[in-house]
Amino acid sequence: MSVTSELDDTPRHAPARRVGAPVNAIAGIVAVGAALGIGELVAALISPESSPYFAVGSTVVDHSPLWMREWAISTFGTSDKLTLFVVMGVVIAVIAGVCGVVERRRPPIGSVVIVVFAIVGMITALGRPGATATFVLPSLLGGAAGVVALRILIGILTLDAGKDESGEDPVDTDDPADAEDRRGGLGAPTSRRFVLAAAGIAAVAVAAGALGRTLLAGAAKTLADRNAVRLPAPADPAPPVPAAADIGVPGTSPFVTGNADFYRIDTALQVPQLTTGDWKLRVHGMVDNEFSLSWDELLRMPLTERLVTLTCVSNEVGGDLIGNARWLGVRMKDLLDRAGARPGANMLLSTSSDGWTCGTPVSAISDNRDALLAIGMNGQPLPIEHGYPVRQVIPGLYGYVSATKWVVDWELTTFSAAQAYWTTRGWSATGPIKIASRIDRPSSGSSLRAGQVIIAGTSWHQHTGIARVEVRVDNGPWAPATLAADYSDDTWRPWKYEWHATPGAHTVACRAIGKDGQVQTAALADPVPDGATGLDTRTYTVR
Ligand SMILES: Nc1nc2c(c(=O)[nH]1)N[C@H]1C(S)=C(S)[C@@H](COP(=O)(O)O)O[C@H]1N2
Ligand SMILES: [Mo]
Repeated sequence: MSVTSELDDTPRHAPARRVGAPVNAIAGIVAVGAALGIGELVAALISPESSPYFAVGSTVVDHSPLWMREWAISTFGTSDKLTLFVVMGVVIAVIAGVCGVVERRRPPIGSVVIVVFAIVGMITALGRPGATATFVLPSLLGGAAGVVALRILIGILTLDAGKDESGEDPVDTDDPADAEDRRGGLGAPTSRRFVLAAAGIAAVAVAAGALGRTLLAGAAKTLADRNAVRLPAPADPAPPVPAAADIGVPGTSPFVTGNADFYRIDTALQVPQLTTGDWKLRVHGMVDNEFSLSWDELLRMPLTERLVTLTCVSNEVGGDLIGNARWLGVRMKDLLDRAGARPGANMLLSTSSDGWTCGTPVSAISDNRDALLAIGMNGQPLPIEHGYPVRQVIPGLYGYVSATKWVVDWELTTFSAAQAYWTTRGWSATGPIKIASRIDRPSSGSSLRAGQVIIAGTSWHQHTGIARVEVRVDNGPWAPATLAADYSDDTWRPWKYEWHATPGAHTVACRAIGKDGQVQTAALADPVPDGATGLDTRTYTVR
C-alpha cells in the first residue's frame, strides 16, 4: 500500500499520496483537544473545582485505595500529581485517536464517545465540593466544541475521499486503498483544507486551554489562601439561633441559608482573585486620618458576629434573591471613627478590586446598626464568589448600595459629588429594603386535596422587624399567620398558615406588617429604580 504520513496538499496529476488511520486519529485528537481547551476556559470562568480535567483527576485521587496512593507517592514522590495528569493525558489522547478513526468508519460513534465523556465530566464535576449547577457548563460546552470540531475535520476527510473517487483528484484505481476510500475507509489523500482546519482548531484549543490554565492557577492560589485562613473567635458573638426561628415546614427556606445555596449577584464575569496577603483597604477622602488597613491589622480588631438577611433590589415579588447568613467581621463604624469623617461627608463610596462601586449613606453606618466589614460567612471564610477575603454587609439596605464584595477602597464623599455603579444606570441613589413577604409552599399551580393545607413562607423588613403576617384566600378577610420566633429585626421571619381548602380554584396572597406599623402594599412596582412591591399571590386547584 502506498501509505505515507505526509500531510501536505496533493498535487494534481501526481500519484495520490495517501494517509490512513493516523490522519483520522489526528482529527480525533485535535477535536478532543478543542473539547478540553474550551472546557478549561469555561471552568476558569466558573471555579477551579469545575474543571472537568481537574474534577476527574481529583475524583480518581479521592477514590483511589490507600495502597495505590501510597504507592504513587513512594514511586513518584512529589511528582505524583504530575504523573496522574500525564497518564490521564495519554489515556485521553489514545481514546481521542480512536474516536477519530471510528467517527470516520462508523459515524457518529466517535461523536457519541465524546458526548459520553462529556456526561461523565458533568457528573464528576457535580460531585465536587461546593458544586453548583453551573459546574456542568465546562463539559457541556467543551463537549459541544469537540463534537463540532470532529464533525468538521472528519467531514473534510470524507469529502476528500469522495473527490478522490469522483476523479477530481487523480487516483490509481488499481490501488486497493481506493476501494477502501470508497467504503469510507482509512486511506485518503490529505488536503490543504484539512491541514488548515486541523491547525486552526488546534491553535484555538491550545490558546483557550492556556488562558484557562493561567486563570485557573490564579484561582487555585486564592483557594489555597482561603483554605489556610483560621477565623478568630468573635468578641461579640451572635445570639444563638433557637430551633423555633425555623417554621419547621418542609419545602420552606431554612432560617439560615447555607453558603452554597446563597444567591449570588454581581457584575464580575471573572470572580476577582484576591489573597489575604494582597488585600488592603485604603480609607481616604473627607477624613481627618487617611489610612490603609492590612488583613493582619483587620484580624487584630474586635470581631462582631451577626445574622443579617441580605436582599437584592432586583428581587421580584415572590423571588429568591434573598438569603440569611451568620456574618463575622469588624464593625464599619469602628473604622469610620478611626478615619474621622469630616462634617458634610454623607456618602461612603466603596470600590471592589474589580472596580465596581457602591454608595452608602454614612448615617447607615454611624447609627450603630451592625454594619460589618465581613470576613466570615456561616463559620467559614467568605466564599470567593461572595467577596473573599473581605466584603460589606449592612442590615436594612439592598446589596447594590451596601454589600460591596472584594472591597479594597473607601472614599468619604457626598451624594452630590459622587455616583456609584448602579446609580449611573438608572437605579436610586439610596436603597432601603422594602417590607415584603413570600409564599414558599405549596408552589404555584399545585394540585391540592381538599382539607387542611399548610401555606408557608417568609417575610422581611430588615432593621425594623416583622410584627405580623396575614394571609388572604380569594377575596376573603386577611387572617393572621403563625410566625416563627422573632430572632432579630435584621433577619427574615418565616410564617405558616393552616388553610381549610375547599374544592375549586383558589388564589392565596400574603402580606407583612412591620413593627413600625407599615403594611406591605398591594400596589405593583418594578424592581427599577428602588425595589419591587406588590403581593405574592399563588393560585391552586383543590380537588
Ligand atoms: N464587587 C461587587 N460587589 C457587589 C456587587 C457587584 O456587582 N460587585 N453586587 C451587589 C449586589 S447588587 C448584591 S444584591 C450583593 C449580593 O451579594 P451576594 O452575591 O453575596 O449574595 O452584592 C453586592 N456587592
Ligand atoms: Mo443586588
